[in-house]
Amino acid sequence: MTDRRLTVACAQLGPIQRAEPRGVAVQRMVRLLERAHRRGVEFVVFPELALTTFFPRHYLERIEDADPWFEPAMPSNETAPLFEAARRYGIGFHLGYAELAEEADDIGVVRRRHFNTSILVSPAGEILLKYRKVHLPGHAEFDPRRKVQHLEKRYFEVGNLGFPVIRAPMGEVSGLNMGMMICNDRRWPEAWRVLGLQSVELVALGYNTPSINQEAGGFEAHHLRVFHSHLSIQAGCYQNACFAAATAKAGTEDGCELFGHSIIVNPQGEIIAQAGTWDDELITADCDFGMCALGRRTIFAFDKHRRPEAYRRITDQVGAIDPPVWGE
Ligand code: CDT
Repeated sequence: MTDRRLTVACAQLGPIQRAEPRGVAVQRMVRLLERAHRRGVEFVVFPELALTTFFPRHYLERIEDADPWFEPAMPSNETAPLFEAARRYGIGFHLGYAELAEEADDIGVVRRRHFNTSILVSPAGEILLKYRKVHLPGHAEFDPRRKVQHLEKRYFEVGNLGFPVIRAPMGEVSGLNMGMMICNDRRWPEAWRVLGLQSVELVALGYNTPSINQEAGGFEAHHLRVFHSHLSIQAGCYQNACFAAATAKAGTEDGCELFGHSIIVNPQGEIIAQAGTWDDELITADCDFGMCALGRRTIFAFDKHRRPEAYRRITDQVGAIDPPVWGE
């Protein structure tokens, strides 16, 4: 059996303030890549929207005024140092950013389109795979009841690339099955299973999660925010026999708290590395992808045990319906 081990890192970022230029964030990320190199890391996961503040908290009446937060090209002059550092150190990476694309929509009209996007980049600096966030949380219009807005539905379109997986060399591993999720996606088991059905072995996942859930009306206590994040990722890894590297942007950004607690999780659902700060921090783990085989051969041998004919509601129905009432 060939060795399928890879040293993986989450490069958690501390806050990026609204006034901070991209170049500052990129330099911080280059420093994390240098540290990763010194620790023998072969693949680094940066967070969701890693180049700017988490701007969906800010309401702008004219949506086009948000364009300076978006990247019309990747790489660009400003992001090129990341790709150069990756090449210099022979490290692959994952990056989340706001994407401005000029492309045809569903009815064939070419227009400017905005997505919450992530990419996987090879150690040679080539883009291996792109993903656009599917589960956009929050709202599209200013909500006067909220102290802090969450306007992802205003600034982004729903991702149109599905949940793709690519097999590519990474570090010493000659072929690794890699996929991505972005933040809120991790709470949806359907997303994990679509990746699992493509034999994903490593899920790269970036997030910006506020410490307080303003929609919960007290239901989701402060301490449960991290628990629910970890619960979702650990369950997703266990049920799909894969690893995940889940990386936060953390700390107090524009006066709003984002929790950190970045983690690397193995196919047993165990946390094998965890961040302890709300700052720029590198956590690492040696991932043996041979571990993915056990779950896939036994409890989660999808080809033997799945019953898609019983799951039709998952794709036929969106919202929940009431069940029949007994006796009526
Ligand atoms: N960025 C992101 O998707 N954050 C959400 C917060 C939801 S609260 C409206 C998350 O699921 O972590």
